[in-house]
Amino acid sequence: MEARPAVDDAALGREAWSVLDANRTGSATVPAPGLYPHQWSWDSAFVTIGVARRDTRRAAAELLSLLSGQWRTGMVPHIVFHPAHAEAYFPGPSVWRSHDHPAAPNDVLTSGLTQPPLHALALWQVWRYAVDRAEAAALVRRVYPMLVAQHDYLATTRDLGGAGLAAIVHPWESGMDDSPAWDEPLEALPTVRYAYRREELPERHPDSHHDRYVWLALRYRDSGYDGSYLRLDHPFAVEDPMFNGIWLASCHALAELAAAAGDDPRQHEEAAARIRAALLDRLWADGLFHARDLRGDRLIPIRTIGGFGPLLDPGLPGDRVDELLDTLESPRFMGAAGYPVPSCEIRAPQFDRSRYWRGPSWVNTNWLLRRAAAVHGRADLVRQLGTATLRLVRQAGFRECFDPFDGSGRGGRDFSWSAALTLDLLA
Ligand code: 2M8
Repeated sequence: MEARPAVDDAALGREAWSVLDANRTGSATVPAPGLYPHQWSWDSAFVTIGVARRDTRRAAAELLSLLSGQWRTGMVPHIVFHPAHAEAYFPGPSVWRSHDHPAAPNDVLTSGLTQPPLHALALWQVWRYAVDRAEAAALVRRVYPMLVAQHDYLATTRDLGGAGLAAIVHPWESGMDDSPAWDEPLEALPTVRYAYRREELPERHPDSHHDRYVWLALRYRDSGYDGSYLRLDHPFAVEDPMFNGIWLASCHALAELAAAAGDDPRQHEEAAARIRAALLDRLWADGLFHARDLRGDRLIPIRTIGGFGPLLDPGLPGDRVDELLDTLESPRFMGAAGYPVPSCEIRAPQFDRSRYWRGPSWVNTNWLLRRAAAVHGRADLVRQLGTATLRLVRQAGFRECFDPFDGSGRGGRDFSWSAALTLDLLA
């Protein structure tokens, strides 16, 4: 594996800041230079979390820039496009056509899908660490209503199963595009060969499903991004435990922020309780949460890192917490990998140590699991995950993801969430 000169904490922190500075375009940070030249939704939430302790204004600007793309439905889009190089990423604005949609913002180009709703947790992190309390309170009053609208959208338009969980309608919405969890629902779709130019696809998609990704996005676009189309006709609808676990954690965050926004926290506490009950009732099996395919009406058997999402909930019953942590520390996940935590169960036939969300370890999911360990008082696991994650970036740099056996870097370089969350881990 590539060797880097040894770096101490202070030097690592400086390197992380310079990556974030280089990836900043105006008030937004792009995930990685060249590869992802726009603002992505949960990437920006991770960047906000990472810079919140040291620069409240920058953290606030990051979040507000993303929310400038929020639709009037409450939907926060998964990409806010940078107009200067609009078509540098496929699919770009000419595919999504947000400017033709009455609910999209007039002056900002966006995609038509969403991503895990981590933003309330990110706002909470800004609120928690801001030194200037008046400034923080003003920010909360401004952003809180936008996040309430985002949560309302998920609870209504996206409750496609009618049981209190939000459904993703595209693998891109999970943030874990090619996770083997989506193989079955994708294979149930017709075989398509869509007529985009092959050279528009980045190298990282040696992926037989990519035509179906584009096809699904176009179907939804051609419905006019219509909520009743999603409910009745859209062929991909999945209840994902990571998406819903993050939503639940964000409900707790909104409950804690409500007083500062002059609102009642109870609505958010009730929402958290509803999501928890639905997760336990619908997605739990064999020591882990699983995604539920609403179109095939079945739980998806593969165990992936997404199954630990609900651990972010401080209210999860103790027996479930213990079982989840046993699974996490078993040879299926942390127990066999030198560099935790692989994105897919190591023993699964679909596991691939070098392929994106089908095996590699990621800084953002390690950070989420470390937070979950902290929420449940597991100081040893907090230390272990923090140390292992810092070892990855110290050795291989701020890569997009890492081989879980030898720690070598995979995917893009100078990746923003790897740098930003390193800052948080070093704090
Ligand atoms: C990856 O997803 C994009 C599509 O949204 C892609 O593959 O082109 C995922 O890792 C996702 O989680 C991330 O937000 C995005 C930008 O970093 O890249």
